[in-house]
Amino acid sequence: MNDILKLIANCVENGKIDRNTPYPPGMKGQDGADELTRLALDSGIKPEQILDGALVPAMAVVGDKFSRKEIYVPQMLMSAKAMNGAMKHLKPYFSTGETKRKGKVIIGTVAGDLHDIGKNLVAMMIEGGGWEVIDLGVDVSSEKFLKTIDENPGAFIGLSALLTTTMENMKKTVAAIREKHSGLKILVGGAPVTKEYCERIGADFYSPDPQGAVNYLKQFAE
Ligand code: B1M
Repeated sequence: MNDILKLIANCVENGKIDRNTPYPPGMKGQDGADELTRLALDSGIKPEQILDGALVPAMAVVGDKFSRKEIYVPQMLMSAKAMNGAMKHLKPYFSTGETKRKGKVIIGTVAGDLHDIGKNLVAMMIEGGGWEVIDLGVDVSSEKFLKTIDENPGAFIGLSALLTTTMENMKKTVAAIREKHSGLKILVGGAPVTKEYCERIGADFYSPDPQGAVNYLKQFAE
């Protein structure tokens, strides 16, 4: 791995957001994910390389450490903040779609679930693919999805879930949408979600990554 990518990954793993944040004490005064990502982009490293070569693998390391009880929720949160510090520099590259929008996509993390890093990435990439994205955020109830669908008839729906417990809420949301709007296309994703689960709950498409969602939507572009 390129040196600067290693440094960025190290910041995300250790929750070093930017130069001014005193956490972690051992990295006080050093550049964080924020400054290093800017530097990497300015030195010509592609946004996709930063995402796939540093940020995503670093979050996987964080998840593994959490599973092994080597770190706890506060550290995981600092890592998420460091990732966001980097993501703010990548967003403009991923979300510069064509001016004319291809249609609308309503996206959100399902009820009970506060994870938004993956969902934000998917939203950015879909926006970059030329779609208008209505991002409802995290912990989104079925009612909120239904209300937004009423306000945006014909929109595509994207649901994200990161917890095995909230996959059940994904199922409930798909059922609630199907009951009122049988023809809408529903995309699902998130680490514990699979193609089989997508089929079982009656959603239309499962993608393990943002690009898969963008590619699926292409066939419906107006
Ligand atoms: Co949480 N967390 N977390 N967490 N967290 C996981 C998910 C976990 C796997 C960690 C672990 O145990 N190894 C575990 C879930 C276990 C399970 O259910 N099987 C877990 C747990 C247990 C919890 C808490 C319950 C911990 C606690 O409180 N005891 C708690 C739950 C809070 C809640 O939601 N109610 C919790 C809290 C948190 C933080 C708030 C601290 C923080 C989230 C901050 C934030 O998102 N703003 C956090 C984090 C950071 C993680 C890990 C470390 C990283 C998640 C992440 O951002 N990954 C995670 C471990 C891991 O995933 N390795 C973990 C990077 C991101 C780019 O990937 O989100 O998978 P991902 O998205 C991908 C794809 O899945 C896909 O595209 C994205 C880009 O490639 N994708 C879609 C996602 N949505 C899609 C939608 C699509 C298509 C593709 O179409 C619509």
